[in-house]
Amino acid sequence: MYRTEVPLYGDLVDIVNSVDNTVLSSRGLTKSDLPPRHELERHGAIRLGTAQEMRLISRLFGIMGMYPVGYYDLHMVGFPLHGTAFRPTTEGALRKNPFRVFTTVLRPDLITDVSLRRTSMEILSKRVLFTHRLCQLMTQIESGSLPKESTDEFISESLKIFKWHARSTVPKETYLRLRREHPVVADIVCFPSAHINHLTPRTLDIDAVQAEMISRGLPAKECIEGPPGGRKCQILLRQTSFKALEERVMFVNDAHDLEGTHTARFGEVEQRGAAVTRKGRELYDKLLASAMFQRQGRDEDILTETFKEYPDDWADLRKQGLVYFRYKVAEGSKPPQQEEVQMEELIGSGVIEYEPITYEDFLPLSAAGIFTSNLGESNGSKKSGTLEATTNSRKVLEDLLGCSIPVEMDLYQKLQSDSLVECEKALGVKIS
Ligand code: OOG
Ligand code: NI
Repeated sequence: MYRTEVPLYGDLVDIVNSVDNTVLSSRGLTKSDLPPRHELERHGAIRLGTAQEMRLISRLFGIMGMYPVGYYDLHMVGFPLHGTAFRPTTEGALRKNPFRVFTTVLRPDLITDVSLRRTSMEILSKRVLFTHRLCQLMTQIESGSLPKESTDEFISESLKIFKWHARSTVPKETYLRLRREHPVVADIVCFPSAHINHLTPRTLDIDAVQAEMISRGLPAKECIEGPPGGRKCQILLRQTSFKALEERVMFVNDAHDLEGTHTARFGEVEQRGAAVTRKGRELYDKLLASAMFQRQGRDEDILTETFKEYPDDWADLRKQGLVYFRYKVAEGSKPPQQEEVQMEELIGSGVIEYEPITYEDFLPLSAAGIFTSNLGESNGSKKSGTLEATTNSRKVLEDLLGCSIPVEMDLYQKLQSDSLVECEKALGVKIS
């Protein structure tokens, strides 16, 4: 559906495939060397308007095995939104369904103009994102009784939520007033669906994709978000995008509809690296803030220079507790004789091997960069300093979802400790 709606998305996927093929052949590898999920992997993003829409989407994604992970306070970076990422949470589930949706919801309390706030809520209260039929089907599925022949209908009813409509539900004048308040408010409030605003494939080499986008004349964003390029050990997430399309939209009007344009949908691509620990994240945030401060923005040279302080060797990253790893017993290795063995000893003697755990989540500052490059400069209060989310707004979103939102690091921590328990079992020793 999205490829039909945004043909440039198809071009981007083609670029990613050709870049990835080149990377593979340069390493003497083939597609079969990649994890099977690599080519399927996507993340999408939607922006919702009300608490009720957020609750319903949480149920819908839950049915598909996707649960909220991580809290993203976009207010900290100038947008009247907060959100979470719905995604599968276990390795097995991610293997089957490597898909996630960055989902934000409007915070009306952050719309400064009181009358616009009221207008927004009024418009949104009339919107029906979830058809009556879809709600019936969801209730049936949750009680475990969806007949097989209804699954297609479930999918087609669900797709209606995400589809693009080129006809706004409001008069042009209302749209323009909301856009002046904040472009993202207009994007959320003025349309009948929660249109997917981008769908992001994963690549092996984002610098090559960026170069190829530019050489094909795609309107690429100026810089890649995330850690600098040129590192041996990829960490977290690097992302770039092409700018939003200026799309023709019709606005309702008494006599006859009025024409206008709207920019919201864009293309994004990402390269994923290792999940970092809290300590690793603090170092990342600190270095990024320092590089941005020196340059009042992003500059690749300053970024690269600043990030020299971030170790670029897996052994160092592990010893310093900066990255999460999955441990496993090396093939053919013999269990040690003692009952308790030190981890370092087992690694030193090659009994235990380790590999970095992939980061499956997002970065609020990168998200802000992506938002800004597509919606125009944020006009909210841009706060500098750390991006620690305020506990209060997190609690607001959790109450709204009716569940607590796990902190992404806790999930990686668990993967790491589970892998250690597996090693202990396999070797029949206690690892200290
Ligand atoms: C979401 C932007 C955030 C990412 O990859 O960080 C995002 C949006 O534009 O609604 O998708
Ligand atoms: Ni994205």
